[in-house]
Amino acid sequence: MVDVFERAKPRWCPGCGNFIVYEALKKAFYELGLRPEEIVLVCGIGCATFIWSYLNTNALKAIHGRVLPAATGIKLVNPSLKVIGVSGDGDAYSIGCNHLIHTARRNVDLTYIVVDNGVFGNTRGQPSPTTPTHSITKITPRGWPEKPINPILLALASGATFVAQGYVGDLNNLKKIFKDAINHHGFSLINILSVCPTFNPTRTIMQLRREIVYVEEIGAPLEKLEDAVNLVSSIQREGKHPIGVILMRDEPTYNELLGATRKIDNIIDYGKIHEISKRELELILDVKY
Ligand SMILES: Cc1ncc(C[n+]2csc(CCOP(=O)(O)OP(=O)(O)O)c2C)c(N)n1
Ligand code: SF4
Repeated sequence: MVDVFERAKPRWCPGCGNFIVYEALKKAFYELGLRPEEIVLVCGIGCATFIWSYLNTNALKAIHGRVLPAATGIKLVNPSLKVIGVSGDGDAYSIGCNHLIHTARRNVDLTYIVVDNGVFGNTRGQPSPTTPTHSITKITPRGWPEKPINPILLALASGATFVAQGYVGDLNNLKKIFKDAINHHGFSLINILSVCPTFNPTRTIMQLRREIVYVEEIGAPLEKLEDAVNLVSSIQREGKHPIGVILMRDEPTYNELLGATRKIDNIIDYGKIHEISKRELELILDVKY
């Protein structure tokens, strides 16, 4: 039964999008036939990351912004575990943003769930890297001056082999994305458009529902980076959000690449390299050394 994954009754604010993420993830684990001991949740700091304390799996509570290095370490030492990182948009795209780029380009075989409510919820409503420009927040009564980052394009450009976006207005779609991501061989990023009724009350599920486009109805998931970038850009140009699995392709994982490099004979013939470099310089500078 699905309740094998329940540890405690979740306690977020009424109406918080985290409840939907919790339900979808629990159901995804169950429908994939996983057992609690096969999974490890790696969570940062913030409201969304409290999910570890409500789900019955292994868990590591990392420090703020450091979900991905901790998750990478776990996958390297115990490849049989399903490693799942959970962050908010502040945890993932502010203090932890550099780790997203490097974990994506390494293709570490783990699932990264980012609950993007457009605000730092846990510290009471400061703007985050995904807060839209001009937003009125409690610390910016005249409007937020910064441009938001684009997590989907960032993950694509960083070399992620699975990039998806879900939203808390469609639990079944979110569950399906989780299942596809957990089954994916390599790094997967799932950005989830979520709501924080307490500190970002102008963003609602009804509003998100009017702004979404299901990409699977228009040919996704795609394999080629250029095609995925074009698809996302064309939807975002219209002020809409792509929802579903956008890009999925198979490449060697970090564990496989490390195994492969161990087999390479890496004795370097420095004498030969110096000889070639010297000849190249002589040609360019037209002198003899
Ligand atoms: C090193 C460090 N800096 C700052 C904080 C304070 N802090 C705790 S949670 C958080 C951001 C939470 O926002 P987000 O990641 O978007 O998650 P949410 O609470 O909205 O789910 C911050 C800045 C911290 N705990 N540690
Ligand atoms: S502050 Fe916002 S994100 Fe945090 S539990 Fe409350 S509604 Fe959810």
